[in-house]
Amino acid sequence: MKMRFDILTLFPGMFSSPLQESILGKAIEKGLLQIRTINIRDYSQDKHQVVDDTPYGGGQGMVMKVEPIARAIESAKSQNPSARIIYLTPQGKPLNQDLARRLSTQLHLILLCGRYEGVDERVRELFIDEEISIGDYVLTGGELAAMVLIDAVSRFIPGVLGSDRSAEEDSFFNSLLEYPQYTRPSDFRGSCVPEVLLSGNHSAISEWRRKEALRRTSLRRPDLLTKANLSEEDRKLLKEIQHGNSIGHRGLPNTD
Ligand code: 4FV
Repeated sequence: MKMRFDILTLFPGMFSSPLQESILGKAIEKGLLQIRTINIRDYSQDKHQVVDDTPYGGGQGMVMKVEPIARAIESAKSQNPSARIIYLTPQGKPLNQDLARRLSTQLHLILLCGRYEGVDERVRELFIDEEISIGDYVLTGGELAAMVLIDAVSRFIPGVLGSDRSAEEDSFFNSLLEYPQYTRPSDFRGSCVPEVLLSGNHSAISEWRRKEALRRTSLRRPDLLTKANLSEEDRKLLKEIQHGNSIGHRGLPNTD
């Protein structure tokens, strides 16, 4: 299944290298992912190719004009009328793993990147299917948000992550934070890898990892615990954790 992203932007050059490197670059080579940038300025019929103007009612900054965006969207949609149009904006619904997974079921997404104070409201009324935010802060443009969305969504496309990997195992998988990870050397300046991970005892290892994921989540993101579907075993582990919370996974005082 190939997934296609059309990106409407005033700065197509921003997408050249980030999306060509590493996993996403390979996914494009493997034909699992197709990314096309569309320069909104090419759809301005103004002799100076103006794409923004002052806000009606006064106020600071500039607003992106509706006409060039309308023409750019209609051109992108002309090739696939069923494509969903997403506007990246701080006023959108928060992007999270569940939303990324849902978007990955779409074959074709058109991403609109705003600049300046944003787009004329009629763009939203007439064209936008979904508004998404990557976080409660203000960027200079929607381009970086579009890249974050493409990265998070593409990881769900079969074959994008190595053959043995699936995004279903990640952090936030059933909304817990990931457990601590270690690799060689087993002793770094006296800081040793937890014995259980060297034991080869897979059930003990998976219990340790489950407990550490629960510990880290309960300490750093207790809000996620309310959404997690915890088993009886999890609740037992959580009790142990909350009981001995002063003790970290190394038996050392918790720094989390
Ligand atoms: C943003 C975000 C974001 C707002 C004004 C672009 C900027 C400028 N997009 N999640 N946070 N966009 O800050 O998605 O037009």
